[in-house]
Amino acid sequence: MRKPTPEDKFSFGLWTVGWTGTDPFGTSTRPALDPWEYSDKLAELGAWGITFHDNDVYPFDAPVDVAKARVAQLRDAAAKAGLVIEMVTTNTFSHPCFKDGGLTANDRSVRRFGLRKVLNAVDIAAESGATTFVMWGGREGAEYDSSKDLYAALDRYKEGLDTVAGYIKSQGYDLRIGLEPKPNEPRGDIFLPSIGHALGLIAELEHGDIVGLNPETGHEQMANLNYTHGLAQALHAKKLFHIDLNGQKGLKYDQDLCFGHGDLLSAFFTVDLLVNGFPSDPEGSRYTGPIHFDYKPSRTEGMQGIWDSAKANMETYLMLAEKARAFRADPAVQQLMTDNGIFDSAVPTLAAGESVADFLAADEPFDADAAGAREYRFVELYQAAMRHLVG
Ligand code: GLT
Ligand code: MN
Ligand code: MN
Ligand code: MN
Repeated sequence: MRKPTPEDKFSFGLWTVGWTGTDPFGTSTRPALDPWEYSDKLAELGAWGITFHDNDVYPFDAPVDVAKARVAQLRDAAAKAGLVIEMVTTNTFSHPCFKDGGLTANDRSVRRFGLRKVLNAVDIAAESGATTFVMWGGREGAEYDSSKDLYAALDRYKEGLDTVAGYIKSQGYDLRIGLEPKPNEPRGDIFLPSIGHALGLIAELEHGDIVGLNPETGHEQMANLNYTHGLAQALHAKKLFHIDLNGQKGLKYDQDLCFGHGDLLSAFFTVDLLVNGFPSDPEGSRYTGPIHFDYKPSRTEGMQGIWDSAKANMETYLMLAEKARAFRADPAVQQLMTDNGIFDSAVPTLAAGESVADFLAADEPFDADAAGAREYRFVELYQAAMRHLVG
């Protein structure tokens, strides 16, 4: 497989390669490097961009001048390495003060502190040239249904998001917000647990035009949902602003495996959608943003394993992209897509200009038995994908 190039637009969170392996049962298995050491190495491997939380670069309690100096040093290193800082986000989940949330905590003083921290990170994002600001509300939620006025909590979420989006507009920043849904972990139940829930709240916002989604593969799969379908619905709503690709094996804790190391066939169809678009409108509604990986090098790995796994994400994506392009270009596949009725589904059900009255009055023959007996050949098309993938 060829080496990744900046044209592939691969990017990594500093917290991914920088994860030292701490989990609820054990301490670090790897040392922490400075952020610029990770970015230099990512550039060497062919990545195009990096992303970070405020506290991936400077500690929670860093004095303002230290924080500024560290961000400046990272920006410098990224520029020298030819890397784009494409997305920035805020850590409103690690410090104990956020144990009941950042924007939706019951404690108003926590919410006021959390909102300031987010707005401060928005400034850092704009100064770093990022175009996406991700908001993962990992601590927004509850373990106990008795602990929340759920209506008020959703109001506070809405208030927080509108305040951040309104601030971005008032500052004239070229930034859009990407909400990242997750069903649970670290909270028992997280608010905005899926892509659909997030789309619902976005529709209620005053400044919802610059608020969209950053869906993560494993987060949808933890809820037993189809990630590719979720991406499709976000694209349909013109809300797919960013993506977090990784791997997850079924319904368990958030594994953050390398992309493709979970459900490989699902990963194939995710890449098929990303590189080929929808069959009826290949270019029109295609995602053209960064290919961002949010994974964790497993705790068993050392420094070598960090770079092995970073490369694995990009290599698997490129292998799947090549297969997906060949799949769609295959005349046998195109024929099967026709047989499946895929192109027919793009034809509106009512004719152009046809009124409901005309439609109801139309004396249209329909052979229900023939329709019931129709061969769709869905299995054979899926098997054609298998042939391309592992044949
Ligand atoms: C955290 C989370 C990720 C989010 C990051 C952005 S933080 O690592 O598990 O899924 O994308 O805040
Ligand atoms: Mn995850
Ligand atoms: Mn994660
Ligand atoms: Mn993520």
